[in-house]
Amino acid sequence: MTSTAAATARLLADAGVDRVFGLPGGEVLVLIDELRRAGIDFVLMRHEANAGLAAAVYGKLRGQPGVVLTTLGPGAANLMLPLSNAYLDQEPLLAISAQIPDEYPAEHTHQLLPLHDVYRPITKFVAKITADTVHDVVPRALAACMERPFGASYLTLSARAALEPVALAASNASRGVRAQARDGHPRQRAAELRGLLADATRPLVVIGLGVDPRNAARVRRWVEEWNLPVAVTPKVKGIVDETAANFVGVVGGMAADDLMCEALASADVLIGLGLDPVEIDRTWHVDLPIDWILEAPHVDGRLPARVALFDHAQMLDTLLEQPPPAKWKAPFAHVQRQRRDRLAGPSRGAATDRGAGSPTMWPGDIVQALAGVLPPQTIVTTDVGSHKYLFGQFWPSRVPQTFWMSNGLSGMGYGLSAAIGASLARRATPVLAAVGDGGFSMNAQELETAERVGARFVTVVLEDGSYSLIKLSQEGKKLDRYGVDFSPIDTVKMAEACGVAGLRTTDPDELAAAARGAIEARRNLVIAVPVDYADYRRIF
Ligand SMILES: Cc1ncc(C[n+]2csc(CCOP(=O)(O)OP(=O)(O)O)c2C)c(N)n1
Repeated sequence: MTSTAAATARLLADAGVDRVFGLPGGEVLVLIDELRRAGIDFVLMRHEANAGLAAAVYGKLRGQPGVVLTTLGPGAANLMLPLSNAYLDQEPLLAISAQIPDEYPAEHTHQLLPLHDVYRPITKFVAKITADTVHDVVPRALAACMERPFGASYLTLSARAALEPVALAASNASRGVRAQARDGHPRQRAAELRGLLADATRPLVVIGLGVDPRNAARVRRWVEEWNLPVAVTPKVKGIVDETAANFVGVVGGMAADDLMCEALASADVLIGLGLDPVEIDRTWHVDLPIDWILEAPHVDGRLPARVALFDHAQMLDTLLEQPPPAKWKAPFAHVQRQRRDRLAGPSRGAATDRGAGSPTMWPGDIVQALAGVLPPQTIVTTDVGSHKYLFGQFWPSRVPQTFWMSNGLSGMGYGLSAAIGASLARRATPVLAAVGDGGFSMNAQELETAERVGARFVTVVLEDGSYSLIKLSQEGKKLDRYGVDFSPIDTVKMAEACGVAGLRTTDPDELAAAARGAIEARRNLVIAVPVDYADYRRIF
């Protein structure tokens, strides 16, 4: 007879899961052991939230759900951040935690939390794994994560149920993803869109996270062959080549958002290809007329009024059957020029020293120095803060799925964890994590994890001794400075304490050479770069 834990592990392995990220407790030891027997690696991390974030990126890059495993009570409670992130950022994540056995007396309250009730609103499938349900709920939980919009499932397995024998049953994990409903008439809709574009002088295609990266080649052909001005949201950076002449910028609250909003407002036709408002921190998606091309509902399950769903591949192929309906001559050229100027800034190429302060690097030089030496396929992850706005707008993404940030949730702690997941999923691909010193101090200990489990990446820590994005917001609200500055923790020593080499520089050439050297040598490296938070004012 197989135990319920063994059956769970076998179902995961049969579905192609080869790594489970997590942090153990006594109640999940049997399952971890069964995972090992089923050939699934347990990636031990230093915090459950980081494990969940890493797992989701790992899974999404492999085209399957990432899996995170925690103990009951506190371990399960630490899943709130990654489950929230998976929900709002459309990342496929199966979370499994232990739970107090149902058979325990009602008086037993130690470590007992209403976990299903807590996580149900932000997950797509919640269930208990038992001897009777295991062959049903594990495949269903995996499949739910991969239905668009991607998201999370949550399963609990008590230590007692883990040992219960199950009757052998054929795995039905291969039933996979359920087909999406496609209810529009693509030819009619394509003709409508063509007609709209034929009359437009300033059209703008805005691409969002509802576009499957497998359609990237089609999307690129469409916008390139028709020479359509195109913008993207941060979560799909790289779906088009951001160094191409028709690329207008990144919308949804990154740096230079005033310019992006100007472009959006001045467009006479706005096409929202897979655009999901979860990434937009303003209300232009409601105020401006958008012609949606969606193949799945938005994150919250809703659709704009009178919008039908279309298979993107079919729609793009239909559009491409015809030549461009008009010729547009760079109608957003002035926005594109101003956007470039923001990055160049006043002190390009030189470390700045503002009198009393110590030297800092112009934030734009960090992006330019790194982009100049790292290959286009480099995966970039960011944390949340001013540096995210900087990299989100200005990192020149050229390859699909090479830019990862938390945007729907915008949760700090993402960057380093995402880099671990990305590096394990794509072993041969260079990975760069750009994080603030605030975010870095939330989970720098995962550098030890990276070193131990073979994840390799360069971490650039933008040091400004503050939660700078919040400090800028405080200034904008004309409030006294309070509760936003912290004393420095030595980034280099933190890296070294975790077994990772570190250095500090304000020289863009040294930054570029160090990053390239570490990537080529496949070594982990932390590079601390002092910045002046006030410089962000000129870029934003
Ligand atoms: C978990 C979490 N806590 C708080 C916030 C609010 N928040 C957004 S940006 C930010 C500052 C981040 O500071 P740092 O990591 O140093 O980056 P910087 O803004 O300086 O680039 C804070 C506190 C958040 N988004 N996520």
